[in-house]
Amino acid sequence: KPPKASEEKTQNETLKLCPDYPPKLVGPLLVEFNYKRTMEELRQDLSSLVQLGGRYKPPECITKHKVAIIIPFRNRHEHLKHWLYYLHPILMRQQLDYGVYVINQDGEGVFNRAKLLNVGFAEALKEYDYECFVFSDVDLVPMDDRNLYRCFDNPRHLAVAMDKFGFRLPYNTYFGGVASLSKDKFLKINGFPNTYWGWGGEDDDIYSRITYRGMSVSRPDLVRGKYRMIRHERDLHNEPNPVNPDKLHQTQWTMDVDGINTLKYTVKEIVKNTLYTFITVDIQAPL
Ligand code: BGN
Repeated sequence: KPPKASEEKTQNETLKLCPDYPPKLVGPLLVEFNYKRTMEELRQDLSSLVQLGGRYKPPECITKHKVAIIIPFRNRHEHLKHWLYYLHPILMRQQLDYGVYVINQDGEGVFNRAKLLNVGFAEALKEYDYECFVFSDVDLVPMDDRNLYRCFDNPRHLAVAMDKFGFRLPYNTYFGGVASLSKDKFLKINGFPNTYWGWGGEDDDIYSRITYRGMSVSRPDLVRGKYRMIRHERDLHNEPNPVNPDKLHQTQWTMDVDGINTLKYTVKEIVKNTLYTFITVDIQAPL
């Protein structure tokens, strides 16, 4: 039976701050992608817990972690289902006040991951007072829920031990896959570059921006930082771009004139799905 109004009120008044370290984490997780999931089953399991558009707030306590999860996207609905299936329960156990934003590049032009991430930052802020941003590829699922999807004093690289790299970093300055930055730190580096079209280099540019602004990168250890990547064919219209590696020598000078302060795009459509907000954007991609 529903609680009386008076009881409900006492409950609200006694809601305490969430503990700094989430108490319900379980540690290592079994992650596999063989099963073909349907959105319908996902909704059955999760829709009573998640608010429309993939929003959530822990009902048991008040959290200070307001986190927007930003996922750059095109034609990867199979991956997105796996991501939603695994990540929603993890993010809930981590007691985050979060929203999931899938930024879908409109059209068949060359893909631009970092520009889509900038768009996600801008669009999420229009909706809520997020203080932390987790930028995640759609095909990466953490294998340990102690890998916290929140912000730390320094920009944080989360995907440190991916299966495809033998569960370690491919190189020391690797910043790809999944990373978190507070709103302040993101603005301090003028966001991400908008000019890396096609595959490769944009994550290295972001790493350089961070060091040029005198910050260092924090990371989980190689146990908590394990990830499974969903195997896939190389995408169309996302070839390695031979001009990208050269651009990396210029970051120090270009970062002030290429970033969140020069971001231009057109929102085509915003759809509030049960488990995520789907934002289709025209980012003026070359064909
Ligand atoms: C690097 C890419 C990264 C990518 C990693 C892992 C470049 C720039 C020229 C060195 N960097 O080589 O973007 O995340 O591999 O695949 O291509």
